[in-house]
Formats: sequence, C-alpha cells, structure tokens
Amino acid sequence: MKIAFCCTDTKAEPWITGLRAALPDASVEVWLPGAPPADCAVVWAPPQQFLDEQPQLKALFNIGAGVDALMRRRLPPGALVVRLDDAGMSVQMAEYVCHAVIRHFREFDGYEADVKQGRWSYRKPRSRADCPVGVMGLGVLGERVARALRVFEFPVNGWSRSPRAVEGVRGFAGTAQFHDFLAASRVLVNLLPLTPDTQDLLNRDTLSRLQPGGYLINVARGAHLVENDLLALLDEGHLAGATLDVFRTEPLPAAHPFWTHPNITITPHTSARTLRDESIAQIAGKIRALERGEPMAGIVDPVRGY
Ligand code: NDP
Ligand code: OXD
Repeated sequence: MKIAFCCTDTKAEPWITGLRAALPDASVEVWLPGAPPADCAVVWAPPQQFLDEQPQLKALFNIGAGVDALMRRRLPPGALVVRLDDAGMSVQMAEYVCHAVIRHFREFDGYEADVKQGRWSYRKPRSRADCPVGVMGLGVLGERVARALRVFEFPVNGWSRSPRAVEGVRGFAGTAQFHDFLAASRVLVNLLPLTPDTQDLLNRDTLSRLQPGGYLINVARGAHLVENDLLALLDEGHLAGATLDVFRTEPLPAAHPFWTHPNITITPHTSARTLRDESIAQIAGKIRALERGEPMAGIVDPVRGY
C-alpha cells in the first residue's frame, strides 16, 4: 500500500513517523509535485494539483471532521472521502461548549469585570428553565455536546436533517421544524457541517427567531454565519452575545470588529483540535479495513456533502 501525505498547514514529519509506525508494511511519503501514484492519501485542504495528478487514488483520509475544504475540490473519480469520526474531538467540543454556555448563563464575565474593579456585588440568579440551549447538528460532536449540556440540567433542543433520538433532548428535524427549533432556544450552538444547504444559515432571519437575549456559539465553520447580521442583532439588543471559534477568514484579520466587540468572545479555531496520535490510530485502522475490503465508519456521502 502506497500512502501519500498532503496536508496544508500541518507539520508533516510527526505524521509520517506515526503513520509508518502504525502501518509498517505500507510506504508513506510526503507528496511532492510529480510523485509516483499512491493508493490512498492522508489529506487536509490539499491543492487541486495533487488531486489532478493522482486520479487513481482509492481513498482520501481527511485529518479533520469537517470535509468542506475537500468537497470544494475536483476529486479523483471514485475515490472515497473518509473523515475523522471523533478521534478525541467530541470531549474537547463538549468542554468548550459547556464552558461557553455556563460562562454566559452564570455571568462570569460580569463577575470578573466587577472583581477587577474591586467590587463585591451579586447578580440575580437566572433560571435554567429560561436558558434552553439549541444544538444544530446531532452528529458525532453535536450529540456529545447535547448530552454534556444535559448533565448541567439545561433544557436542550437538538436539530438534525433526519430525526435523531437523544435521551433528554427535544428533537427537531429538517427544514419543516427549523423555525420551531429556533423559537424554542435562547442559546444556539452550531455544530453543522458546511454544505451548500447550511452555508449562511446563521443570518438575520434565523438568529432573530431565537428567544430575546439570545446567545450564539459557533464552533462549526465561519461560512455558516453572516457576520454583519450578527453585529447588527447585537447592536439592536436582540442577541446578548456570542462565542465564536471559527470565522469566514482565518486567521481573523487584524481590523475585524469581532476582535474588540465587548459582547463577543473569540478563540482561534481551537474548540476541538485534531489529536495526532488518536487520528493516526483511527486512520491506520481504516486503511487496514480498506485493504481487507471491510466496512468503515466516516465515509462521506458525496451528495449530502458530509
Ligand atoms: P457529523 O457528520 O457527525 O454530524 C453532522 C450533523 O449535522 C448530523 O446530525 C446531520 O444530520 C446534521 N446536518 C447536516 N446537514 C444538515 C441540514 N441541512 N439540516 C439539518 N441538519 C443537518 O459531523 P460532526 O459532528 O463530526 O462535525 C460537525 C462539524 O463540526 C464538522 O463538519 C466541522 O465543520 C465542525 N468541526 C469544528 C471543529 C473546530 O475545532 N471548530 C473541530 C471539528 C469539527 P443527520 O444526523 O440527519 O445526518
Ligand atoms: C475539523 C476542524 O473539521 O478541526 O476537524 O475544524
């Protein structure tokens, strides 16, 4: 088995070492233009030239959960696209989202500001019943997040394409139930894949449907959010704030208003990092399954785009 490694913005050497250790019978090489044909590839946002030069590839193993960057490319005909499923990301996502929801709900930013000014003051406790959290996307990450939020006894709504039953979570599915889902939620967590159906889905119309004083947590992709619509709804007071991990342009440009907005907290696309060892183990297992002709999890449906 010949494996090509072609990952933009990723230090190749530790991946190559890890993949060679996990697959001792395989040849694993960093792709360079003009390299000989490989059987499969480990990729992250590879250049089009790589895909055009390797039309024989049987499978592309993406070193992230989101395949949007890959699905925008012209892919080798018949190649499977396989994403990471979990590989240590869901627990990180649950930590991140619970932290953001709790910080907002308990007004910890306000307490921190008070304390910095030497002020010992209390805020009125809020009722959890008034803080229903809507999770968009109940897949590998969204389901884990929804379950984690239930541990803190928040009312949780979940929205997916097809109906999903998650214990303790009120389920909504498809476009027919989208507006009801939004109207039932005050905090909105986005964990959808980026596809033609979900691009720009967080916009003035949809965010206005959240309960007043709404709060947005976007941990999926920047292109889900119409950024100026968020700013307008914050200025108008319909939304109380947002925690954003992903942006239309990354790194976030220096002059972008999100950097300094008092009600926006930003992090640099770090809510659930790809963990190299877990990912190598998962990809190696899938490559062995491919060699044996066995089924594997995480195959992307090219029509759905995720
Ligand atoms: P999954 O594919 O496991 O889950 C996707 C979920 O979204 C499913 O429940 C699916 O519905 C639902 N969905 C997809 N399209 C629609 C639609 N049009 N309408 C309603 N629901 C829809 O993905 P993961 O949970 O593994 O990952 C989600 C995303 O998180 C990734 O695509 C990536 O963009 C992002 N991510 C961000 C990271 C970060 O660090 N910020 C790290 C890792 C991932 P159904 O169940 O019916 O199929
Ligand atoms: C991913 C990401 O999709 O890191 O895995 O954003």
